[in-house]
Amino acid sequence: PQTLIGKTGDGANSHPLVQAMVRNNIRQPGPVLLTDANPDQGLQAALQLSPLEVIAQVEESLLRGRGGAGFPTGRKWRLAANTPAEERYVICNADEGEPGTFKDRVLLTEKPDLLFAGMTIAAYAVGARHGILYLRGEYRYLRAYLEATLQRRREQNLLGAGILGRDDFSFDIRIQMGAGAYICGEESSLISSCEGKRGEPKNRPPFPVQSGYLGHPTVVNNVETLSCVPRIMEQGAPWFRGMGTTGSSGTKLLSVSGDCVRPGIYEIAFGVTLAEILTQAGAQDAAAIVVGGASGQIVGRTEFHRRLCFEDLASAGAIVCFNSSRNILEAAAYYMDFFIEESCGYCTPCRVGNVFLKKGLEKIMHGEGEPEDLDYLRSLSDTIIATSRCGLGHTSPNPILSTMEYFPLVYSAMVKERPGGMQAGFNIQKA
Ligand code: L3W
Ligand code: SF4
Repeated sequence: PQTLIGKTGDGANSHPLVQAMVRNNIRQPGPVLLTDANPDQGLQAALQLSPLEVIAQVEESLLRGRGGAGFPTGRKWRLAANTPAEERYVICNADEGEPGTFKDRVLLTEKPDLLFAGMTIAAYAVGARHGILYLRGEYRYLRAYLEATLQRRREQNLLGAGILGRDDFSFDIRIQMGAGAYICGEESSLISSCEGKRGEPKNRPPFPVQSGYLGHPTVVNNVETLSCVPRIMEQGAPWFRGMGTTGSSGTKLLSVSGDCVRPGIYEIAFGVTLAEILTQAGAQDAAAIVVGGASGQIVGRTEFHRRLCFEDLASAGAIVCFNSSRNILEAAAYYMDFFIEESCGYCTPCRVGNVFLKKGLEKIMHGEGEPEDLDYLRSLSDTIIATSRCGLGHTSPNPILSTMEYFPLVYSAMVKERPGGMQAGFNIQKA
């Protein structure tokens, strides 16, 4: 772990289970998620409205999914509510596995009531009686704490039968443990895993809102997405829309790590530039930044003016800083190893193609690359993206494609000059 010198929130950390194992490093609280607001005021406000009015509020807020893809949350809820069914389900995706992300862990430990209130509002809106928190296997140490929080909420009549005196609204949440597979963060694998099946992605459509858990319409939202909802209900959609940019309303939690003085969690309004984040994090020497984790982009200094939002650099929330002493090709190779390890193996382009990409990269790293190898890496990447079944294969070439785009001199020098391999110390600075 990093040296923990930041502000540690007082929520979950007062629980001995969590205290023993997790210290959160909140550097910048914000107005939506990391506040002292009472999340159940949002739940009370929602229950004053009809379910369709709640959906309309969420639509009006322009809230978009925080798990990476940015799908409009209100539209997802409306699709689920409009699918005729006896049962509907709400699932929270807490399978935070993108390398460099730890912001959902902070919400789970500091603000679990905010999340559970958000799930309860989602259930009210779409007409669900059952919810599932799908918790990353590596976060199993949080389970007892979260179960205790759920039990307290049942005793407070915030979960269970007749929530807050509403005889027509019952909802409860169970925790489903993951087992450490990154692919179970993909929603169709996650649903299969909840059903006790192997966590393998399925073709969509049908989307989960049409046919999800056990064939019922299911809303799957990320921890951070659901945690925004009570605050929208309490403060109103215009308040939420007043933060961020036109296409990206509200705030975003960033997990900042790597070569910086102040790693930790930052709640920022969408639209701030990478340069502003780097200044706040004390990473002025940064030469490359991974935005969005392994499936995101590795960008260089020429891009530090860019804004963090869906219209520009979208991110699930990981910002990993590399200073100029780092070898950017080694970073790309590390992320390729991650994808090779985590591929479920169902489709050949992903199972085999990523191994070939890594071999091609290694050839270049060892000073044995030829100019045609760069074309080969590009065309193999295009094939993997076009023919893979799920998000993992659609994004796994990104470490190579983005470093080729933003650090072309590193590649061309390695290929043309053949300096005798990486041992020659070819780094970002020299590029
Ligand atoms: C109804 C339509 N629903 C799309 C829904 C869909 C999903 C959401 C986004 O993730 C990134 C990638 C991965 N009718 C719909 C519809 N939806 N069209 O909207 O869907 P999509 O396909 O744009 O993206 P995706 O494949 O779900 C793409 C990463 O997300 N990923 C996510 C992991 C998230 C976690 C987490 O939250 N803890 O682990 C996994 O693959 O890397 O970058 O809900 O159903 N016409
Ligand atoms: Fe599995 Fe990769 Fe195919 Fe996704 S793209 S289904 S992870 S083999």
